[in-house]
Amino acid sequence: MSAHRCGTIGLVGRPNTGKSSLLNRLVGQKLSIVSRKPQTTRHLLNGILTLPGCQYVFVDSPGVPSEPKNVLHRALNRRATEAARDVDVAVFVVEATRFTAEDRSALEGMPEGQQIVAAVNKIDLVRSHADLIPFLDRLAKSYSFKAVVPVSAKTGRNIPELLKVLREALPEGPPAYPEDQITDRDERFFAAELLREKLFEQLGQELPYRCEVVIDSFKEEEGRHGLRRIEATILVERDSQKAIVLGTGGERLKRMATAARKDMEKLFGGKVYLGTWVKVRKSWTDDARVLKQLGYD
Ligand SMILES: Nc1nc2c(ncn2[C@@H]2O[C@H](COP(=O)(O)OP(=O)(O)OP(=O)(O)O)[C@@H](O)[C@H]2O)c(=O)[nH]1
Ligand SMILES: [Mg+2]
Repeated sequence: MSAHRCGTIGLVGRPNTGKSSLLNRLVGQKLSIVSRKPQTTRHLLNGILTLPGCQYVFVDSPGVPSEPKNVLHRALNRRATEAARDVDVAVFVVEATRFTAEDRSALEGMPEGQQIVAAVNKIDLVRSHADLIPFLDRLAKSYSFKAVVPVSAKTGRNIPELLKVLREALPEGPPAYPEDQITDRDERFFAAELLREKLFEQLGQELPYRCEVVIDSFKEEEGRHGLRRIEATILVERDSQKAIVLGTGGERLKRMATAARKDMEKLFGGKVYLGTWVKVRKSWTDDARVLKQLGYD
């Protein structure tokens, strides 16, 4: 029998290629928030998959914006660099048949000497093999990838092949986490993220990038079927943005909070009370001091 393997795998690439969707598919549970808008992910998040003989610790990372426009972008870029560098193997996620200048710059930013597997995602959108094969060939020639694996995070196509390739790239070693643990993050983290996901889903094109969610308090009550009482604040940069997040009579905020609460109840397996506020924190995306308080180093 071959030796047990365990290691970390960073999912990296330009925004919107499906890194978070892929992490969720690989782990078999929705941990990382996903949206149609680029730059959804802001935090490093571990998703752990334990199979017989191998424990995979996947690290989701923010998509790298090629031209950082504010202090937040620079902090996100640093996190993406970390996810590519401080891992045993990096998975460079690209969209099938689409290799842009942003993909190139993300690839060029990869640390030297790192083993990289290319995951060509969204193959469910490709109409014919005739379109996919030349793309795979060109990609394989453009860099010394350990492997190039076409996959679909949406349908699960070829996920076992990707796992097989990654297993071979991981070092030998015992499991780092108990076998039933699926993430390194706590419920407080997921509460903030699920609410942030609704902001990305339900607000216009620009506003989600001006919003951050802070959990002010998270209490699990005893004796009442484990009701979790969560108080959250949505930070925005201007009064006009606050008005939009609230909507007429607070209607929009209520809708987003309800959707977030339902997702939390599903993930936590119990009832949730969610209180939400909106506060203005001027230009927080460009204020190093505030960003530090929010946990962006
Ligand atoms: N059709 C299809 N859509 C996908 C697939 N994977 C992801 N998507 C969609 O692509 C969009 C972006 O997915 P995310 O997982 O948020 O992408 P990401 O790379 O994490 O994006 P950032 O966090 O912004 O860098 C979402 O609308 C997903 O539903 C796939 O395999 N097939
Ligand atoms: Mg993401």
